Amino acid sequence: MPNSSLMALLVASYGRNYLARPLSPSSSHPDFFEVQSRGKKHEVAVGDLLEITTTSAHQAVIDKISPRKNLLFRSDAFRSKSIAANVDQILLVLATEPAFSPDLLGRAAIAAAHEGIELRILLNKTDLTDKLSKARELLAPYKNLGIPMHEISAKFDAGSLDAIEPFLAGKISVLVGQSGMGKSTLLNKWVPTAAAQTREHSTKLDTGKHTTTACRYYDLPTSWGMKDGTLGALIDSPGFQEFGLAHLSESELQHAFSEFSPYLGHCRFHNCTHSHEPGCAIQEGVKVGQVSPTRLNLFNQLLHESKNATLQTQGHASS
Ligand SMILES: Nc1nc2c(ncn2[C@@H]2O[C@H](COP(=O)(O)OP(=O)(O)O)[C@@H](O)[C@H]2O)c(=O)[nH]1
Ligand SMILES: [Mg+2]
Ligand SMILES: [Zn+2]
Repeated sequence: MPNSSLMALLVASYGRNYLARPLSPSSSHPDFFEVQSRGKKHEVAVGDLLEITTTSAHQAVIDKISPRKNLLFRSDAFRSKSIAANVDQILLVLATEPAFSPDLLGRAAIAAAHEGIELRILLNKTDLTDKLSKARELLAPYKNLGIPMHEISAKFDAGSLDAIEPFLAGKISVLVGQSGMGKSTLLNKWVPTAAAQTREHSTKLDTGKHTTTACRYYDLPTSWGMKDGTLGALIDSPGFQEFGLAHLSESELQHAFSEFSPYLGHCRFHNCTHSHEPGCAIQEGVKVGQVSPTRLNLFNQLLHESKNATLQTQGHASS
């Protein structure tokens, strides 16, 4: 079979193993190609649109990654991990029990704001009512920021999911959250064929036992109909505990905290870090209740990590 070049969508990743699906199905191509990057240069992510060249009946190499609308990833001083590319929306799944990490919530919100991706928070397991008020308390600063939120019970109240469906149709949404929050339960409710698709991916990639560390792309059911010519999809990401944002610069961080914007440029010192300086406009915002202290603490923590990462790459390690 002669090698041919085609466009394909990256639909599954496990470590450095990738599966891509031809954009235009044709009888001369399989449903999926196992794709490899040439050398180590190409960091690809689920949702990437690729130009590939076939090397055998089921394998291909990546020639080019199409320019991305966005790339959701996390990083610390030493490495970065892609979560998904070209997404319209982040669905952050939190639960009443086990209690979610407020730090991870804060970081996901900053990642979304920085990449210009819509964020929607799903508070799951509201059937566990005794933990509900604590969860709502932790979410209050984000409600005040105007981030859309839904209280749901994926397992016990199918009706609680109805209000979310109109916000999924026609969009590429990525499920993000710690493990145990209910991401897989939600995926299986919305995409009843997800389990079957996962099995098919796993057979192709031969990663049966590593399914939890994989990222996967699932088309929404055709019965939901198209919006702007697209069906939309859900991307399932592995649960993670850490959400490093060390790649964001000081200025990028300041702008990702949208509630800081009225205060930026009004501090007494032009290089104010908004932590201890006199005449800090953002500290003033905290005093008058316009900025949540939790958010300012998060900013200071992220700034510290960002500066540390810069020092590390320059070879001046500090902690
Ligand atoms: N009480 C309760 N348990 C749930 C709900 N949704 C999911 N679970 C349970 O929470 C556990 C983790 O769910 P899973 O979907 O695997 O979470 P994931 O790790 O985020 O993919 C499972 O035992 C689910 O049955 C819910 O609405 N209420
Ligand atoms: Mg899961
Ligand atoms: Zn300041």
